[in-house]
Amino acid sequence: MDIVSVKTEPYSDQTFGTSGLRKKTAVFRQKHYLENIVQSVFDSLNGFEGKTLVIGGDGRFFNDEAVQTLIRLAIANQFGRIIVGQNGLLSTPATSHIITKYNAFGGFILSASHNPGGRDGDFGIKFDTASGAPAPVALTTLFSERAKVIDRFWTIDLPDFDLSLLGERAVGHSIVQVVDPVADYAAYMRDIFDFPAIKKMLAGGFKMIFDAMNAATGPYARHIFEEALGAPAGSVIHGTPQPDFGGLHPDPNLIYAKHLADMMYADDAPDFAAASDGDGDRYMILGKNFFVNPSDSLAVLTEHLHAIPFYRGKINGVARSFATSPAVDAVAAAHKIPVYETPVGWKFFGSLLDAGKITLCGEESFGAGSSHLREKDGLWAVLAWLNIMAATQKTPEELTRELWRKYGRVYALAHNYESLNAEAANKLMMDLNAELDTLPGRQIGGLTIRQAFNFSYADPASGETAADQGICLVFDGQKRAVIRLSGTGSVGATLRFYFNGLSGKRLNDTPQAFLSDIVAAVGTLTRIAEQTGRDAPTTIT
Ligand code: VG1
Ligand code: CO
Repeated sequence: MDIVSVKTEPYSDQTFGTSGLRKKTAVFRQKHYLENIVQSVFDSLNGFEGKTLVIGGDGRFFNDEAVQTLIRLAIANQFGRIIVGQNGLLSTPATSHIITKYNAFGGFILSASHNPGGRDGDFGIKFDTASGAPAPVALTTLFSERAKVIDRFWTIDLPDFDLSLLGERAVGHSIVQVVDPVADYAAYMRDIFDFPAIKKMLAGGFKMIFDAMNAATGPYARHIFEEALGAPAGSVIHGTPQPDFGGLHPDPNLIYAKHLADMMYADDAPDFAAASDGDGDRYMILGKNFFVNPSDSLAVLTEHLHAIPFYRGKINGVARSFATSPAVDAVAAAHKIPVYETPVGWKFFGSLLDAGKITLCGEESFGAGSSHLREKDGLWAVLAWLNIMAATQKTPEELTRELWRKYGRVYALAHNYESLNAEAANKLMMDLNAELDTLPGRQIGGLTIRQAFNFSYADPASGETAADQGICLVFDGQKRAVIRLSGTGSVGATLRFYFNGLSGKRLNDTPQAFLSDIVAAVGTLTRIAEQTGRDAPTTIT
């Protein structure tokens, strides 16, 4: 086996965003595009020779080819062991778990997460460090900087590896080990949750449905829900990962998983439904005729986490992104644990978890996770709900309404304007930033702005800082808006407007009705329609 050094030219657009490098698949398929970024990651890191690297992906189009490329570069760069999921598949949380379980140096996840896949869809790559957490900003900045000047990468001259067979194969000084993607993760879930209690609930006629959206979690969900917990065959739908996700947009929300919501709002709805995204780190929870908003879900999980054996007596604190509604704050106060408010993106939770400051964390974008691993974890969140339901004998609606009665209801909505002209989106943010100082005290459509600031963060554990994360507008009457540019899109710019408001009394409004005044006020203030040429958001979640 020969190690070869290949000359290459840098690309100017290899910048890591909220969650890795994400582009159109066609961009990733350009000559040496993937090699450049992978070698840039290696060039930015030290001391991995002889160590273990984990590689997996969510099975989207180009996954097969990309995994082979990564294995070749890892061998040429002197990794001692390369652990790959069978057929190149690993969900994001399973990758994170395998990294820590096998003391790996780190791992790559090939995924554009909840973005559509296929030849004309999106592709992406993320790097997790030895703790199993997404690489922090300090590292991703190095990766992007290196990619701007890279002029060679190392690879080997060998044909494709057969990734269908489990087991090890020696290649030069390295070992390529193909592992069952599901086994370790499923065993870990058994350690965390009260499987007998969930099993008993399912055996007692409780009906659930899990929609894997033809993406990464299918094999995990079949194993956990149908085989280990005894849910009837067919409880997992869209359970086979497909390169184009069978035409589904693997983003578990009421828009892209409308088929699931329709089932749950029908007369013969099962008791519980859940879904996950492309790489298995997002989740959605539905009860009969009931949708659980992810910010409320984090609050319910915090309220009842002690019902789950793994966490009993060990709940230190909770974190949420600043775009996530503060529903969890009142729960945390009642439980006498701190709440940390972070920028958007999972990479900010890692150091808080490592420092033992928090046990639980979540985002409004259908993400939740805990101290059990350092990525967000969709199936974990679903199992947490099942465990809590089994322990309390309550439905998702009962658990959520109980929370609202006790702490008040925080209505939450996100308006997403996708694929905007990047200049127009940047201008909107710049105009607003320029105006910030003049906003407190200003009245718009009957609402008064109390505070206006650009969110910046100093990590209480690592000291790392992050400025310019988005604009926060706090209105009188416990209403709040956050406006920020997305860092996961692949075309133009995406603006996200998050709205939330607390009511102790009005528990039965729709978020649209309760928040209509602040939506209108922010629309007027930002002149969104005029500035972007759009009269409505692309999606409302
Ligand atoms: C979005 C969400 C954010 C999430 C990120 C990755 O980022 O808002 O909460 O962490 O996606 O999720 P942005 O920058 O587009 O708003 V996923 O499932 O990629 O791993
Ligand atoms: Co994801």
